[in-house]
Amino acid sequence: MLFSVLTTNLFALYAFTSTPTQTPTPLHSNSHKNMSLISQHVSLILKEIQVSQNKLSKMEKQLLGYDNIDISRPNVANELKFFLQHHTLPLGKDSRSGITEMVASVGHTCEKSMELLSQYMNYKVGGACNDDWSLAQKLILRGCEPLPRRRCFARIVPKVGLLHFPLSLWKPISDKIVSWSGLNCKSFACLGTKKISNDCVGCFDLVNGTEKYRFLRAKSKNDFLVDDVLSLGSGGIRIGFDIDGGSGTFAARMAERNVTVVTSSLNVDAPFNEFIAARGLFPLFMSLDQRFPFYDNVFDLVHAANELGSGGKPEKLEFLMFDIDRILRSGGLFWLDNFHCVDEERKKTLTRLIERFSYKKLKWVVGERIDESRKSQVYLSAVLQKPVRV
Ligand SMILES: *[C@@H]1O[C@H](CO)[C@@H](O)[C@H](O)[C@H]1NC(C)=O
Ligand SMILES: *[C@@H]1O[C@H](CO)[C@@H](O)[C@H](O)[C@H]1NC(C)=O
Ligand SMILES: CC(=O)N[C@H]1CO[C@H](CO)[C@@H](O)[C@@H]1O
Repeated sequence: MLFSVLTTNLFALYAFTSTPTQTPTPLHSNSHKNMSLISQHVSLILKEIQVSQNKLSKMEKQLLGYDNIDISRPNVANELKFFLQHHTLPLGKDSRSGITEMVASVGHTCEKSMELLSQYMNYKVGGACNDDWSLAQKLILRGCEPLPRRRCFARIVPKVGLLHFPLSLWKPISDKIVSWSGLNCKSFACLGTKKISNDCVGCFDLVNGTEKYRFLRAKSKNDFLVDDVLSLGSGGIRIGFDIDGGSGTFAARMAERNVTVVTSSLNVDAPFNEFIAARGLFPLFMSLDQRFPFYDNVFDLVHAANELGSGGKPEKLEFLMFDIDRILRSGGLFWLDNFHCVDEERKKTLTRLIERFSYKKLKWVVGERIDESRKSQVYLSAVLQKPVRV
């Protein structure tokens, strides 16, 4: 396509520059005819260039999967239109940022789920929102992130019986203070019988299950203990980020050691965010596909358990690793906790990737476990220290 645009452009250039040599005839009428013929040609060529350019930009859009959200389409909720409208700044160009208008931000992939998005944006302004948090999450899981803001009141779940911190960290949480709509289970007892994810087997049972021993006792050589890891940070570990942190137990153990940890989690199959908050911990409702909403070099510790979306392409993991590296300060610790590498090959890929970051390997344990289907699975646990880069 690029080639065809180039060649048509060259032809046009040729047609323009070669006109004088082709019209040496003294006869006025003839040269006139010739001229009109040429200009006809030129306009045809120009048209072709236009068409090629349109095609090219269309291809580009397809390649990037990017399309501006077309709010002129029928059936688009009015509230979405209002939200997405650009607002010019009342005093003209802002001297500090250089912008002239405010643009509301919404994930570009929302375009692919316009029907769901319109359903999400269909509400009475100033009234109650529908009970649709699971619709919101469905949109996020389809890459529609960030979601647009809304002008309706989210459903209220009365939070009665919340306990004081730090008592709140390990006491059972009442079924009544979370929303169960859209979930198969309607109680924590029900969730206790299920394997929600690899990282959450009975993770809502803070009393009788294995959760209360996590990070204190090792089940395998891949399990590191919080105090061991904290001692590697030579006392400088104060704030941390736990990626996909289940029911918040990592943050709870850290809180007991006066380390503040933010736990990112979605509510897939269970009310993780409400549970974490009820424990007096900080839940962050976001998917792993978004750039972390933190500034560079701020965390003393990043903890990541399990998959890290490891099903994707190596590049996907690379983007994630670079973002983790970005938010971690130099000297800070990256704790890769039972990372599921599946097989040797993927472990090698991951190892190569980690080595590119030239972190200091404070701990490095590769373990194997037999899964339910009797296949051997490779797990990697490591504590890595971010170097000072110049
Ligand atoms: C823990 O186990 C005890 C004794 O089996 C039981 O009475 C209690 O309800 C359990 N607690 C939770 C939160 O499951
Ligand atoms: C946490 O901070 C409190 C208050 O400063 C202090 O009394 C306690 O000893 C600290 N705990 C740990 C494990 O450092
Ligand atoms: C380039 C071109 O078409 N030139 C023509 C212009 O008109 C005269 C008279 O009809 C022709 O002799 C030329 O060949």
